[in-house]
Order: sequence, then C-alpha cells, then structure tokens
Amino acid sequence: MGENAATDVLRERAVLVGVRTRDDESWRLDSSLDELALLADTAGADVVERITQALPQLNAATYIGSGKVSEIAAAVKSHDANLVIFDDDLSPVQIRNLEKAIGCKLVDRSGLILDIFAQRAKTATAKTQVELAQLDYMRTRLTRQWTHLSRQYGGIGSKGPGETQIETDRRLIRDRIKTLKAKLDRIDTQRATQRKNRAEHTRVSLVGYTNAGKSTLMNALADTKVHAEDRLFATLDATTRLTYLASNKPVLISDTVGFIRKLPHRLIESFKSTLDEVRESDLLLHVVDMTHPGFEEQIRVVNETLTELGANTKPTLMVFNKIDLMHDQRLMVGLRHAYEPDIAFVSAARGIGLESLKEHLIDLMERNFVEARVELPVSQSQLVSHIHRIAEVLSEEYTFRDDEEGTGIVRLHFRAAPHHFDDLRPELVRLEAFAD
Ligand SMILES: Nc1nc2c(ncn2[C@@H]2O[C@H](COP(=O)(O)OP(=O)(O)OP(=O)(O)O)[C@@H](O)[C@H]2O)c(=O)[nH]1
Ligand SMILES: [Mg+2]
Repeated sequence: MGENAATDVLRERAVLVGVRTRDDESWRLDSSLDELALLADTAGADVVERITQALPQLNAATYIGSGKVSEIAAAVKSHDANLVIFDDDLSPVQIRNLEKAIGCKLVDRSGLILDIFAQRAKTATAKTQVELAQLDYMRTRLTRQWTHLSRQYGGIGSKGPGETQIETDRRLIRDRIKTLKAKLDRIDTQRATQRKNRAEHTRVSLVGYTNAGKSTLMNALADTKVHAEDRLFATLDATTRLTYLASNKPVLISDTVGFIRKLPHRLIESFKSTLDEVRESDLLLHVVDMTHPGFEEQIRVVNETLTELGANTKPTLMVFNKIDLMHDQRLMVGLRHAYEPDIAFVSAARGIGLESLKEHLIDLMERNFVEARVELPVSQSQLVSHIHRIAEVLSEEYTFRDDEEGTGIVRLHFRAAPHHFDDLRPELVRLEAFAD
C-alpha cells in the first residue's frame, strides 16, 4: 500500500509469529495474523513470512519452543528480513532472549501499535499521549542500548557524574514522563472546562473497532471534514461538533480513536483525555464494519474496552456500517433479532440509512429521559426558563394568590436527559424544601 514511492525503499521486511494455545481455534489465529499483517503494513513493513506454533504450554524464557526459534532464525536469514513481529505481548526478558537467539530486531503487538500511533499522531495532544505511552513501554525494556535517548532529550553533558548510560537514560525517561504528565494534566483541565461549558447538550460518542467507519459517519452526520482512510488508526484525537438530529434536537457528537484487539493498556491510560469524551458521553453509537469477517469478535473487543473505560453501561445504539457492500439478507435479519430495537444499518460513505439512524438515536435518547415534577415560586423565573431550555415540558401550571402581588407558584412536569439532573438537583432539592 505504498502511498509514497520514496518511502517504499525504506520499508522493513518482517516475519510474523503467532502462537495458538490450547483453547484457541485456528481461524482465530489466522484472523489475528491477518490483522497483524495490516498493522505491519501501516507501520511500514512488508510481511515476508508467517510462522505459527500450536503450543500447549508457553516457554517462560522465549515464549515459543526452541525448535521454533531456530525456524524463525532460518526464515529471517532466507528472506533477508530485518524485523520479527510477535502477535502476543512478550516480557522484556523474552524479547531480549529472542533477539539474541534470532539475531534480529523484534517487536510485539503492543510495541507495533505504539509505533503506529507514534507515526500517525498529528495533534499536540495525541503526540504527547503517544510519547508518554512509548516512554512507559521503553522504561520496562531499558536493557539494550537506548543511547539515542540522551541525544533526543538530554543533549551533550546530560550524563550525571558516575552514571552508566542506562542509569542516565532511566533518569531522562523519568524526567520526561513527569513533564509529559504535567502537560496532559493541563490539557485535561482545559478539556474538562470545555465539556462543562457544553453541558446543556446531550453528548454522543462514536465508538468502534478501528477502520469501522466512525470518522466517515461523523462527517456524514455532522458535516465535518474529519480525515477518513482505509487504514488502521486513521484517527487519534477526538473531534466534537454540534449537530441536529431534528430541528429541535441538538446533540454534541464526538469522533474518537478506534479500538483494537489487545490495545496496550498503557495507551488507554495515556489517551485518557481523548477517551474522557467517551467516558462522559450520554449515549454511544457503536459502529461496526459488518463486511469484516471477524466483526463479531470486534464487537466483543470493543465491549471489553468500554468495560475497561467504565463506559459499558451507557445506552448504546449498534450501527452496522457498509451495507452498500452487503448482499446477505439473512445476516441482517439475525442481527436485527439480536439487537432490536437499538440497531441501525447504514452506509456512512453512501449516506444510506442516516435518517433512520437519527430517529433511532432520538428514540434511545428520549427513552432514557427522566421525568420530574417540581413546584417553584414564580419569582424563580430564570430557573423556569432554564428548564424550558433543557427539557421537554409536559405541563406547566401557574397558581397566583390574589392578595399578594408577585407571589405564586408554578408547577412543572418535564422530561430531560439524566445528565441535566446533575446540575438541577441542588436547585430542586432547595426548592422542594421551599415549597413545603
Ligand atoms: N464501502 C463502504 N466503505 C466505507 C463506509 N464507511 C466507511 N468506509 C470506508 O472505511 C474506511 C475506514 O473509514 P474511517 O471512517 O476512516 O474509519 P474509522 O472507524 O474512523 O477508523 P479509525 O479512525 O482508523 O479507527 C475508509 O476507507 C472509508 O471510506 C461505507 O458505508 N461503505
Ligand atoms: Mg477515524
């Protein structure tokens, strides 16, 4: 997929390695390696061979068996490869042992994903988040020569007296991590303020496996120009836009980073400020590429990641995307059966099914509205108009007393999104007490 001929020359040649443990079925390993090959391609490597092993028990020192290690070494040699990529995450010791035995650079899945994030990060926030995750990853693997670190961060003379290179590098990493964390804290505070300012609106986040079509759907729904591409991890930062599901139904919709199998935990940690968008939204649109052979597995991975974020209990609309490529009606019937009523079929790219998607979303939103009745003194006109702005008022009744001017009460019966009650509750409690 060389988008640029000049960079093709620099592409690496990689051997992929996957292990099937006792309970794994073989198709699962195949599809995992297909995905690893896509990741390798995105990172800039051509896959020259795949090697797999069925292992009832993992080897602590080298993960795979010694016979396999020799087989990989031979493959590296015969293909003139310069990189070995493991589908599973390895310990620093395993990486070191394997590199020594094979005589070639080696990365695991997490390392590869981090590398891609590093290459693709464009905004300052994404760059900071990725660098933090990378340093954290490196810190645990600081056994080889990371002499480039002192050049990058320290410069000449950064080495303290009597420190070995590794000690210097460790110290540089620690300092740099501290700086980056402080920077992210500032970004967090900024974003929290922005979100607070937008508290009047219902917030919807697009979530889903990488390459499912979230950004394309965002562009179709909110008229944005978010970059969408047939690559893994095209989006690494959140974009939020106000859009109308109907003329009087505004929502804030956010596009965000995609999920993947074994998304490194430290990446999730580092992407906290981007993923807060998901954590704090009222509703989720879970976008699925239904043309992908492993889409059910992808749904499971997304749900697991949402659980890890603490966002798995939010009202969710399942959006099956790319129906323009679908010809299997039975699959759609089955899915409808499994997810009804919160399911929509769309083609984000062709603009098919978007009106129905919006109706489903309104339905989901309003189904989760909370009803309330309050009695307020009419003098609280600001609060009354606030309720009118954020809620659907079902009835409103004024009772005035004749004898005193300007006194009277208004009874309101209304429905609003749950998050509005966070702001309203103190007022309502205060006013209920007042009404007694
Ligand atoms: N045929 C077809 N292709 C689509 C549709 N929606 C999106 N795509 C394509 O799918 C690819 C991925 O789309 P994106 O919108 O970038 O996906 P994403 O979920 O934002 O991906 P990441 O940001 O990488 O996580 C692009 O090549 C899109 O053109 C669709 O409805 N039909
Ligand atoms: Mg995207």
